[in-house]
Amino acid sequence: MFEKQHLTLGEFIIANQDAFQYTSGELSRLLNGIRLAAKVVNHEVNKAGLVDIIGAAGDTNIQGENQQKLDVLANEKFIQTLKNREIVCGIASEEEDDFISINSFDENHQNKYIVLIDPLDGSSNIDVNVSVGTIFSIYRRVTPVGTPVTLEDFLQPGKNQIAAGYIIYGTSTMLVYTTGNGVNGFTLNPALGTFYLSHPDMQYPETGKIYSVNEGNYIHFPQGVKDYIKYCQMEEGDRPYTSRYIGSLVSDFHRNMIKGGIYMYPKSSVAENGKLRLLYECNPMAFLAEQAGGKASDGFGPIMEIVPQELHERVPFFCGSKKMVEKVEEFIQS
Ligand code: AHM
Ligand code: MG
Repeated sequence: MFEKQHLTLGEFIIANQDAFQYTSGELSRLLNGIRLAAKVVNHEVNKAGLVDIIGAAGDTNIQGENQQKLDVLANEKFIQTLKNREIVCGIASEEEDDFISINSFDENHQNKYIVLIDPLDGSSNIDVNVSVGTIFSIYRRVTPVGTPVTLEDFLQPGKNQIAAGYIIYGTSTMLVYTTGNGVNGFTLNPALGTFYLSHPDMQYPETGKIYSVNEGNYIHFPQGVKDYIKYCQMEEGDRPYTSRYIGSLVSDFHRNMIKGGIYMYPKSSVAENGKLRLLYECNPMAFLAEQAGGKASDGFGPIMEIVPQELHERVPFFCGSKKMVEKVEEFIQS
């Protein structure tokens, strides 16, 4: 077996292939495709600060190429990488109106996985050098292989996920993922272009002292959420808690998973289902949270039980340390 601190993501994927119930190597190839796309996008995101030198989005650069917005570029890179390697039969992206079918009409293609992706979440933070992330989620198709993928393949409840994860382009770049056997985090060594296992078996502390919510929307929140926020601020026991909100879901989630905390994007009087997308943002984060001993809820029940009705559906989202999520549910339901 490998020394833990020297284990690379590529080695880890192979070493864990056998532990995976449905092993055929296909999921491993898919995860390796995501690993590759992550490195490409990381390279682009890291260059974002050079905008005055190489030109802003919409400009034409020195080679006469049009500079693309990074979220559009990230979308293209992920789709291209997965398409080229013929490892999935369908992709849905937060950046695309409809799902994309990949050779699924060809009966020679036996690929059984579909991928849902938010290629660059929190991309409005790029201009100010704040961490952004990619979120991905993998399902097995429900329609037969060798036939065209349909909407039904994408509208599965989160509990059907085979794997999910995120890449955080931060002070260091990390890839964190689960295949249903716990959560592991890998840090990129940029000099070598290699991800190393740095955070084995990540666990959400059972409770925490951080609450993350856009408090500017307070006035629009349901009463239960307002009451919970006041509870967080009350001086009693281990409270008041600390407020930390980056406004970049991957970064807020990552910090809370390591330190203990809760992330909230409630519904409000101006957005009846909040802002976050069930398929591209909430389900993958919920799978990771639960695999790390945390919890994810819409305020009334588990996120991953919700049967999606449409690709870009939004849902109120409460995710983090188990006890904190249970507490906010109590407030919302009373
Ligand atoms: P995006 O998919 O348009 O990037 O929006 C998602 C982001 C999340 O990363 C973040 O948690 C949230 O939007 C912040 O929203 P707000 O600015 O309303 O607080
Ligand atoms: Mg997003």
